[in-house]
Amino acid sequence: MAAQAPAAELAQLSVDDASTNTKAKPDPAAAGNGNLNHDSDDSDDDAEAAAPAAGTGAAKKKKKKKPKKKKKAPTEQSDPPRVLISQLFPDHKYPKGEEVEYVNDNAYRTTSEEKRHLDNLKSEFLNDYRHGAEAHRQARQWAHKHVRPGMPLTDVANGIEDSVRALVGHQGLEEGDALVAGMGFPTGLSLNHCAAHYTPNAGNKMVLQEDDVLKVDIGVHVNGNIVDSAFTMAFNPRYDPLLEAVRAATNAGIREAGIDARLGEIGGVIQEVMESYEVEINGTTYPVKPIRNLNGHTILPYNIHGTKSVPIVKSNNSTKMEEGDVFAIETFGSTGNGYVHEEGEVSHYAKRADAPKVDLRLSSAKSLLNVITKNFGTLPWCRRYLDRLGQDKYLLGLNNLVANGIVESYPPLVDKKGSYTAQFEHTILIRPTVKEVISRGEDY
Ligand code: HZT
Ligand code: MN
Ligand code: MN
Repeated sequence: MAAQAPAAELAQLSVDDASTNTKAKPDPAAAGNGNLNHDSDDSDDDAEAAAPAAGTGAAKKKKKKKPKKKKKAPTEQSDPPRVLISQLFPDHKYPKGEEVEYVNDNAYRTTSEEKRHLDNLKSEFLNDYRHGAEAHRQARQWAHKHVRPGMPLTDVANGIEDSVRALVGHQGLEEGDALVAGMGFPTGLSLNHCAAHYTPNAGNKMVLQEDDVLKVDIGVHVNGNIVDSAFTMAFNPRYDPLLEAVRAATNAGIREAGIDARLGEIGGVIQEVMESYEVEINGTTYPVKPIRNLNGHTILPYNIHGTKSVPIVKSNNSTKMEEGDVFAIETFGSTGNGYVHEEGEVSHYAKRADAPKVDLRLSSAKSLLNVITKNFGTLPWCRRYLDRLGQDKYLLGLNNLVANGIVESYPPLVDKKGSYTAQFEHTILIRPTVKEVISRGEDY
């Protein structure tokens, strides 16, 4: 952080006051007690600060007058994570992601008074983004610790989604609640040759296997500000070079990102890094190929895809990144064709932001559209989210909304059968002063 005038320091709002994330721990001085949420029946453990003063002994004996012991607010996270992020950070200033200074022609931005002022104007947006990112880190920490071969995919999905909703404090079961904060999109749990957009529908009996490669893609939103970040889990170390190729390619894309960076050139760097790896599986060596028809993308409020795409192979796209853009930088590597097609039962959907106003003839479509609009707006959702709202027999109505161009379906995206695909993804904010890798954690 560069030196600045004291007056300017005072003018800084929460933008500069947030603690920096890498350990993702709340300030221990903030609430001053150490009560675990999961181990406590709230029995009399430590000395009571609110004990009555000497001389009130008689009153103390009366149950009525005994000062009621207040339930202490937990200051550390439970396992599974159920303590509100807002409780863990009582000043409601959430930890920063990784801040990276701009270089070359944009190096001046970090200290520019004008650019710092623009940052301050957006401090509420920034704090919401950091809030969602901290929920993302804590939910995925549960996944790292508990997701193992033998676990049903449905349990993985519920474990992650129950965590996200508890952490941001919105269960999404009352009308409009899911629009305040919660899942930004369905949790992607795509296996092996499936690269993206798979999540279990009701009744799915799939169980995670020892040799599976699982992409975990989690979306968390706070007030429509969507954190989109994904990682890959494998339990057989033979996939390590595949995962490292994609992790390195995503980090290269993040490094290249910045104001005025050209999207097609970023793709070229991602491709070079990815293609410098190979992986041996069962005695065959595979080059790691970028999946050339998958892209990163901008993110808008309540809209997971904006107008810009970030290729993961070299392209002549000369569009530039700009101040204020939010990007999901995601790369996919494959031992297969490096090309995906749509295949399999659909789970992911979203109401189109530009949905036409159609006079629906089918009453089930009409009523389902009301449910979708009230609960998800234009945020993506999956069939399980309709199930948990108590909806049933909605498939005819749903398919009708898709046929009318009101709802868009996002089928699973798969490479060649028998191939393996990996993904890493971060959300980055192209702030006026610095780029912030909002979803960065100690894990990836
Ligand atoms: C669509 C539906 C969802 C956006 C990328 C993505 C997961 O492939 C422009 C570029 C969630 C996200 C999306 F439910 N897609 N990121 N994380 N999927 S995309 C896309 O449709 S649009 C990439
Ligand atoms: Mn994603
Ligand atoms: Mn994405």
